[in-house]
Amino acid sequence: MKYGMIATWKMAYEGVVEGSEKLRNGKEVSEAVICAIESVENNPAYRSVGFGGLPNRVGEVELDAAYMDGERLCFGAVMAVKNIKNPIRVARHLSGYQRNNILAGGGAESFAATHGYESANMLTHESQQRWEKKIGEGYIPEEIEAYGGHDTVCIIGLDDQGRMGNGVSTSGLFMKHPGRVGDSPVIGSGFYCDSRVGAASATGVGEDIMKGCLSFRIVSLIKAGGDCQGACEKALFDHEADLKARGSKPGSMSVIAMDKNGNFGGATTQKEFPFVVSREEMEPTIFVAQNDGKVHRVIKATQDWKDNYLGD
Ligand code: SD4
Repeated sequence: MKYGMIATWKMAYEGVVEGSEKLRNGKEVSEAVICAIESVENNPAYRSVGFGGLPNRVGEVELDAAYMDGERLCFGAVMAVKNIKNPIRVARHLSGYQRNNILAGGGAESFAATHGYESANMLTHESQQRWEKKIGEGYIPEEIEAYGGHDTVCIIGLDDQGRMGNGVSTSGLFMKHPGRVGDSPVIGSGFYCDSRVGAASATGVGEDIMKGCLSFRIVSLIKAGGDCQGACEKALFDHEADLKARGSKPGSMSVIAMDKNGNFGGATTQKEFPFVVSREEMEPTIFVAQNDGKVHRVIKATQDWKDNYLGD
């Protein structure tokens, strides 16, 4: 059995390197996925996840995270939590229970404190400055978008025993209303994972992703015999077309998928969406889904692309 990992955005690269190393050494998938996500959560240079994440409109970093175990279809999630250093760990903990799998706000924070999870002020000087600048410029609450497209780390892993796991972590949309929850910790929308089929995850404007339950939809297409790339494109573009046909103007949405054999795919409605893939026979590699409104394609990131990419 081969192992594999796929993750949203270039910012996941170092995490995928660390997580893949664990998979290569025969570690269980959840350990590899959690390690990879934590690497992004702990890095304040990545503006939209964990420490140094994007503040809500009152200047607080409020986080969402989830973990799904594709063997047992168990999942756990925390929503709108503050001051938890690694929300992904708490989400994974909750995935071990039969009930109380999703905890929000103060309930999640007291669960984390009771179980010894480290607390931290997640607002850095830089994230506060970004917030002050935005307050100064003004913004339209109903038109907040994904921050340069890249707000959420989603990581899918496949270990050498065929077990799959899927984790997500985000500070959500910049300037969101306090308490607002996006697609990321919502099962079927931000993530879905079934070791017998495959897994998918989404990033972008959560309100639009949730309307199409995109992750479950992709896994269902794979289950029905679709390949990962085709399933990502069909689910995403059918949903986008459906929203447009109903007169709405969907925000950016991007998706990734990996099946139980390590085949993968990615798709986006925005101009560019980088994602990272590693497999037994392939070192962690950055791919870019590109969409010019007419043609959608996936390329391997060139050195030139990497040198010029300004996002996380
Ligand atoms: C949310 N889906 O909170 C997240 C944000 C995101 O790229 O992924 N932006 O809606």
